Amino acid sequence: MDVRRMKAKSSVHRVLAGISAGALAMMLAGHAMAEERLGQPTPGAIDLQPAASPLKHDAIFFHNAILLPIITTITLFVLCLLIWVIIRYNKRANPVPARWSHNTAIEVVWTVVPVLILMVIAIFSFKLLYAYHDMPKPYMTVKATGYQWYWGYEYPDQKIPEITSNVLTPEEVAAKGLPPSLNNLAASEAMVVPVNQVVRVQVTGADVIHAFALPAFGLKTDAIPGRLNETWFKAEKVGTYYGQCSELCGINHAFMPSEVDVVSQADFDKWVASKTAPPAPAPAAAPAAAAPAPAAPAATKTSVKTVSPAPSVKLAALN
Ligand SMILES: [Cu+2]
Repeated sequence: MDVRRMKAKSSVHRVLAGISAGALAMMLAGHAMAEERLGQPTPGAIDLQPAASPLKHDAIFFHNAILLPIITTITLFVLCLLIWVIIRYNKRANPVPARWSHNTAIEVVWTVVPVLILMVIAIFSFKLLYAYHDMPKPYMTVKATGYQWYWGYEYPDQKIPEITSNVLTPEEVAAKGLPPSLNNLAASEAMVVPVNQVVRVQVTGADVIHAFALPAFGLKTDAIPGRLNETWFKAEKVGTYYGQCSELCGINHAFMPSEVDVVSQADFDKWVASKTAPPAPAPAAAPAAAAPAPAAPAATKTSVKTVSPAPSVKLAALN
């Protein structure tokens, strides 16, 4: 009997040891995974994406150090109150209920305490909001324009005209050797920026409202036609970061990711050179063809203009 009990006990120990070792291994693996996958969602994760820009550090502090303790405390306090009332004041424990109503002291407390809590939240919230608008001197500007359904990135400082960034198909993702988790996140062209430099992002929409969002940088800015919104980031680590359009913008809303490649300054300069250099041979062959080309848009412009006078001419002829 004793031997059997001891055997059972040791097998229980073995199972527990196995579970704890497995849990530890899973935690370590999860941590390693989170490190590798900086800038993209991680399957099964519940926390915010790791910060890779100053604003995201501030946002994580606001969430984890201010909001979460307040929410947890209030929830536990209300839960304790409910349990206390259920146990102490149920029909069996308290057959004759009290008949009084109103208690000035309690009413003052439950008005003043929430006001104080909201004031604490407001102080930190406004501090964060101010940080978003208090952009340090930018090193460069990228204009991100949302289209149905892709992003365009223009580099006015580097004189790089708009680059079109389309979503990659699952086949293209596989062909590039990227994991399937990057389906609908990887793009044909990334917004390339240098590490440790303040990048001003000017965001607008060309057709409907989109939103430029990058969780690792703590960014989410609406792309509104006819308006230029502005935000900024300063990427702290070389790597690739992913975001998705965050404003319902039509049938392919889920297929317009924003991919940001953060590279070293030297790599960025090389990339800029690669984007600005190529057009050199083209003008040699073009001049003869170039002359009639501008005439075409001009003709369409004048034809658009002449459309309106035309009816009046017709009217005059009728008169
Ligand atoms: Cu969109």
